[in-house]
Amino acid sequence: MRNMENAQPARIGDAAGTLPRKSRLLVTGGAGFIGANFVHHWLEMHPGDRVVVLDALTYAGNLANLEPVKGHPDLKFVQGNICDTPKVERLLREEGIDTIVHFAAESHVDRSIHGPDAFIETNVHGTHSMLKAARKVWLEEKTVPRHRFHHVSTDEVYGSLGPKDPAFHERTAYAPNSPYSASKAASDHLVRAYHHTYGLQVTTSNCSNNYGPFHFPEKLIPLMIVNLLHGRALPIYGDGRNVRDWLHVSDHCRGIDLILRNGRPGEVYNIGGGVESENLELVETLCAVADDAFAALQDLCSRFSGCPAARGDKSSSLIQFVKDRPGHDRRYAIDCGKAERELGYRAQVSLAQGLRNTFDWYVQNEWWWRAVMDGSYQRWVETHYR
Ligand code: NAD
Ligand code: TDX
Repeated sequence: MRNMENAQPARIGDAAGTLPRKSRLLVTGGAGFIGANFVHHWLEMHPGDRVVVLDALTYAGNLANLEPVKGHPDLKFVQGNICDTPKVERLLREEGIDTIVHFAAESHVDRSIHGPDAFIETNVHGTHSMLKAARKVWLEEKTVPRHRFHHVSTDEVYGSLGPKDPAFHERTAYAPNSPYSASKAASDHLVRAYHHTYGLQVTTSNCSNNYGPFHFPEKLIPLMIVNLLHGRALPIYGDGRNVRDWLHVSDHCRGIDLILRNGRPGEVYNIGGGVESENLELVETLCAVADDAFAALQDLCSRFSGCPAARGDKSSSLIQFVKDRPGHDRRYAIDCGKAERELGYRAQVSLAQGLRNTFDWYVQNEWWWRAVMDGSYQRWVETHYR
């Protein structure tokens, strides 16, 4: 499932790849969806590099996401909050970190509408805390000869597109519409300012909607898969015509890897999947994937007998239109021309293949999603979809 580079990777920040040293990464939010996929990717692609994960283990963070690399000699997990600046400073010093890959955030738009405070705290103050620690340890104490702070952001900072508008590019003006995207926009500006003012060696990526393994089932694709397997309603906001650009998480991880190795400090790179889909069309495709899988595998019919496909009916009969998300952005689309030209980035997983693989992953990893759907998850679903 993962797409790997064939070329021998250069060391971070050294395009020529001539430095003998290994990199030492601090990955914040490494127990979340994308962060964990990135940790799997990095340990596989860069043997000998050290990876320290800093994660507060909020409802979205889960050590089970790191199960595939559990016990890896180059991996260390530290539970902690990115807002705890002294702790981050200690980690940078003690672990000799030269690279921060900053994923940690509150990431769910709907939750930001119900309660924005946590988003300001983690996404704005938390990112500033990381920047302050990096500045102190890397720029003032000069603990390492070269460093990189990579900030993971989102296409949502650019706002919403009309049906015929060109895709977002790196110079599209910011126009965030939700408390989530506003908090991410604020963090992007802080990262930029720390480069221009203090000379911190930063890069930022703004990517589109990710999907794939270990995706928390509050987001559209995993929620639909889990509901479908249970034979529960598939809630589509509004008219279902909102458009998202879908990026398989393995392509995103490859994109960040390319930026870390060959991206220019101070630059922003957009990373997308190059496939736009209306939500309704996407969910109908997922339903067709499920129908085919149930028709081919008798075992699925007994394990998930609540799914209409287990009785030979269409899973799409579960689709239900519900109240729209307030301020719901109509369309996102990403122009990744800059990453393609400068870094050789290109998404490799087609949406059709990615959805099939993701459906299969959820079927094969029932233990994982059952474990994360605890009491707090049930309360969220009851409050939000009441
Ligand atoms: P996620 O919600 O699955 O994971 C976030 C992780 O951060 C969790 O492990 C959580 O425990 C941790 N965390 C939260 N607050 C923390 C704190 N104060 N201190 C330390 N750790 C904390 O998120 P994700 O979907 O993996 O997204 C990762 C990053 O990518 C985020 O910055 C998000 O804005 C960005 N992004 C996500 C998508 C997407 O489609 N999921 C798209 C574009 C950008
Ligand atoms: O039940 C639902 N029904 C529905 O129609 C849910 C949860 C979502 N939707 C719609 C809203 C969006 O148009 O599906 C689309 C995708 O929704 P989410 O999965 O919540 O993603 P989105 O709001 O687009 O944001 C995601 O991509 C950008 C991530 O959660 C963000 O962290 C990232 O920055």
